[in-house]
Amino acid sequence: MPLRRQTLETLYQVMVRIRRFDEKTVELFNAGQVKGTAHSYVGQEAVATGACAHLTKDDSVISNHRGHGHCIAKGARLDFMMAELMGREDGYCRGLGGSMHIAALDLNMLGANGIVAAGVPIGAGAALATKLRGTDRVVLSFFGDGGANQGVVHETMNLAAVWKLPFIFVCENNKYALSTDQSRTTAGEGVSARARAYGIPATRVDGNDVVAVYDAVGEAVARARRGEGPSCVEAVTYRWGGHSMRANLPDYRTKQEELEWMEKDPVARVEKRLMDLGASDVDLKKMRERVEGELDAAVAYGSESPEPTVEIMEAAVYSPHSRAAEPASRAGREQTFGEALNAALHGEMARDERVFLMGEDVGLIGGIFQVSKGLRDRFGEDRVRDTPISEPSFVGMGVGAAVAGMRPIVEIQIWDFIAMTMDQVVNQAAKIRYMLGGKATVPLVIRGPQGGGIRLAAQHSQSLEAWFCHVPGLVVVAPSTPYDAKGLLAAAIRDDNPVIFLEHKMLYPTKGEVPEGDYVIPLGKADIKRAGKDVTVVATQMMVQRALQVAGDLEKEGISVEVMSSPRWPRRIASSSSTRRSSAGASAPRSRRWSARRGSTCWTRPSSASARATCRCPTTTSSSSRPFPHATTSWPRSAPPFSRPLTLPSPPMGERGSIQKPLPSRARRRTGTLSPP
Ligand SMILES: Cc1ncc(C[n+]2csc(CCOP(=O)(O)OP(=O)(O)O)c2C)c(N)n1
Ligand SMILES: [Mg+2]
Repeated sequence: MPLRRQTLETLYQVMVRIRRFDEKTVELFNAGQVKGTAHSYVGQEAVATGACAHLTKDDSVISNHRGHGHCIAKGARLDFMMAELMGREDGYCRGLGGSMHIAALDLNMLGANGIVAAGVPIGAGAALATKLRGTDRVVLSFFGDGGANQGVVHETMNLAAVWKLPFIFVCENNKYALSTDQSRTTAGEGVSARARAYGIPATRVDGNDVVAVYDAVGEAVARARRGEGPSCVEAVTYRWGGHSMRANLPDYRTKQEELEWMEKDPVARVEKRLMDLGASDVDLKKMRERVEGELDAAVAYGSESPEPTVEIMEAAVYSPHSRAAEPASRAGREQTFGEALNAALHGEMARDERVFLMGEDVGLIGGIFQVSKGLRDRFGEDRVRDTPISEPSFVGMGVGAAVAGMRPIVEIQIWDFIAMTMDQVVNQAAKIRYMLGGKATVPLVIRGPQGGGIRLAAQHSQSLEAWFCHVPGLVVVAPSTPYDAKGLLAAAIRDDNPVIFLEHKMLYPTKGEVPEGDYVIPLGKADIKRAGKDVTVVATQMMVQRALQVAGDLEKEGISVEVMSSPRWPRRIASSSSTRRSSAGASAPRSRRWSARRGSTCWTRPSSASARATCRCPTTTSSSSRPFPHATTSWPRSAPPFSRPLTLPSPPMGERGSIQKPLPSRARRRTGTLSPP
């Protein structure tokens, strides 16, 4: 059915807003007022406009780097947008996201993205959230022809189809990924044919015709609302400008091609249609003038807004941990570490309907280490989801579901596989809150078994904590006892930050007392596992057991060792320590362990001619809540010698001991992390 004049006028108005906004953005960028870079949407206005016309405020949009048009079509205010592009505090993301990460969470515009196609699984996660809540809301994801070649797009198509998610893939095929013509990178018939291969209804339309886009996406949205699953619309269009405003690239398109596409101007086509329906020049002019007024006000608003402060930036990195108290008594039933984790999952899923679990084999068989045993029977398949082997997409879906208000737990079957997902963990989960100006929370737990000891070789045995300890925005938790496992997992699930929760494989069968019922252990607090006065050993996971064993042996030699476990990575270890000497124990590779990489917190020096070593972490004096306090801590240059050397225990089960041997001086220089006093 042809569109009524009123509807077309509304679409026209949106298209003019997009066009003029981006024309103005070019001017402001050239004048140095728009920060970073920006990717102009001029030429593609019909796609965002026709697609978003079917969405209500409660439906969500996820975007890519070329996101201004998507944001405007979702109803965003131009003044907040302009302030954001100018890097100002009154911008949608308080100036911390800029053009490439612009979001309007109040409108469920979940954000643009600087990583090509990364938004696609995140959007699908938001769609999963709407499905789990049982609403008829839908999520629409924009991505480019270049993005269509990313693996996560394929993975997400598969999973969205398997799970029948209310999700619409909108591929804006503007023929180029940066400088590269699609014909040189894309096999087969393109993205719509690929979607059909996954059983997803797909269509290719003229993306410069707003009515064609409107009709195609309208069908897709209706289908998603009916609960019939995802659809794909490929809109063929063309960007008029260069790839980005900052990129000053040599020509890669012919002038003739550019002119041919400008002849197909999507805005002019709507004007013609409106005139055919009786609109006059004056009517159109009035609509355009309204946009000009809005734009002038937006530029003034952005220019007057202050730059964000350091306090705004710091507060945007982490959500505050909620206050929690440990149980008065640690007494309880004897349970294994694995059973304690399982109890925490049961408890939290019963307590909060937003909590759900997904991962490979977590449902039917309860996970390969049985940590999720019994959950599917108790909470159903919707909340305990077996996934395909596609870690990047289901971790990304965890991110999206968390941003959309759920509290997902994602299991990585063996922690080494986390390497598959690093973009979603490091660039997405960890950064979203910051880049959205501290307005978003990402209450996501990514957990799984790590560590060696059972000869699973180098792809199934790594201790990778140090990777994540160096990423602002992530919380890293690594329990060492069943008591800690239950309380810390509950705390991680209730936390509003993305939490990396590491379970050492060797600990699963270890036993200890675990209190009945739900309890939490506050994150960020170290725990004294054994009192001592001569030296403190700080350890995590398996190494706590080892340290306790060694402390027992040293007691017989008259050395009193305090053993401290650091359930969350040690920001303020020393303030909890009662001795002034400490050693750190971790089972990660020497040059990559958190203890050696915390900004030169450790050094080694030989204390005798034998294979003995001491390792000392000077006391952290900072109790600041700055995100990276160690970066500003200064260490004493001279330290009193230890009265007695510590003897290295022989490392059992192929693991390294907790106390470092001195490195040969060349190696020491090479790592750059262990400096002699
Ligand atoms: C993972 C990743 N690879 C490369 C880039 C650099 N880059 C940014 S946009 C872009 C082209 C994307 O093309 P397409 O998806 O078609 O979107 P378009 O720019 O055409 O709108 C490239 C290569 C990036 N940001 N992220
Ligand atoms: Mg493209």
